[in-house]
Amino acid sequence: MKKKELRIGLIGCGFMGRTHSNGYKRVGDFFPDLAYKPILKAVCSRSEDKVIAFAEQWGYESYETDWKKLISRDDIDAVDICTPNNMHMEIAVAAAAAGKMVLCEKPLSRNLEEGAQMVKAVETSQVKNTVWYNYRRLPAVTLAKQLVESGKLGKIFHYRTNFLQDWTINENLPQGGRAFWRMDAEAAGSGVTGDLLAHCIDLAMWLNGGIKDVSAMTEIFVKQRLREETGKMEDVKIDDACIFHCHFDNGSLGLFESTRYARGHKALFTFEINGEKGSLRWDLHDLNKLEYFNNADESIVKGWRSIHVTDGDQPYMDKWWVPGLSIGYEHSFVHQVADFLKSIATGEECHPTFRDAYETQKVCEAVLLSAKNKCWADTDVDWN
Ligand code: SOE
Repeated sequence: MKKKELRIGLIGCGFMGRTHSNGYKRVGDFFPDLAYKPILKAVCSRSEDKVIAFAEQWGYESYETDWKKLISRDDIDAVDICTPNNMHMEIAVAAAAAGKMVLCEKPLSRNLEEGAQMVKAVETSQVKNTVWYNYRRLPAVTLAKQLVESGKLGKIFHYRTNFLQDWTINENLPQGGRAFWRMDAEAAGSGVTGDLLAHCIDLAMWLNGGIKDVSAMTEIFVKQRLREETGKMEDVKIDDACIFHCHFDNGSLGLFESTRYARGHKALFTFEINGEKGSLRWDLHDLNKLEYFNNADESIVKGWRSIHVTDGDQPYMDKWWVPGLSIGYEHSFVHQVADFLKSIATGEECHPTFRDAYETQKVCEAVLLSAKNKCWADTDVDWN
């Protein structure tokens, strides 16, 4: 069967530009049955040297240094946004208006107001859209979703999650700049809340449903940093750490923690769900493993069982190697590309859509509001 082409225009050549490009390149080899195949048509970055090198390394057919030009091209079907967060809204709105499909790196936006405009843009133009909350597509995490949905945990009481890093402990790191835009409120919108907790919130709502209200605290440990462009010290405005607890719509309680100041942790991402009949827990450090406790097990063998999610009848694993062999972080992006291509063929939505990611954005907004006002905040504020 001759495959249909999906011509990709990628904007942004950083870490995420690489993870997505790797996904586009590998998907055809491992998901041979897809009706569509991605074509790496063009990549865009303001720095010409950088974009030329990137295009050459990843096999893009052409390059642009102005994203508006990329969007205006007739030979691009889908625009993939891998820029810092402050560019997401403008690019997504323009791409949707030009009738392009839009894939956007997480978080959807810097704040709810921008997110609302993005949702409106893709829904008005009726263009296919998705947000790269990639961890949903790790096989062990997808299996957790299947187990929760099958009712194996029964009524859920607790959801516990954290995402811990330590890369900003150094007080000599600058305030913003190309490699450090995540530390600049103007570029990022927020600190760990949008960057890391957004992943925790996306998974939590996917696995356990909506979040009703939150009570949060944030901290900025290094109060001032040097802005290299001006040579001046400026107040740090992003949250270095954020902890919140919440009520889910299903009556369960949630506990969330994220920081870039947990010495020794580079990317510890975990969740645990406790239900009436059983519990699940997962840890990014051992990402193929899902731990499951089934209270119905015979008492003499009852205990946490460790499921090595590599078998052909477990999510995505029929596509890779043979049972027992692990896969990694980068495969979650390959899976997202595969699911996106599949959704074009079936006409179904590819979750998380912009609207799904907007729900995560609502929780982030409530978290930051709660921390600022030192009070509980409802998540039902709506700009849309
Ligand atoms: C931050 O260090 C970061 O790269 C996030 O931006 C990603 O979303 C996360 O997956 C890994 O950590």
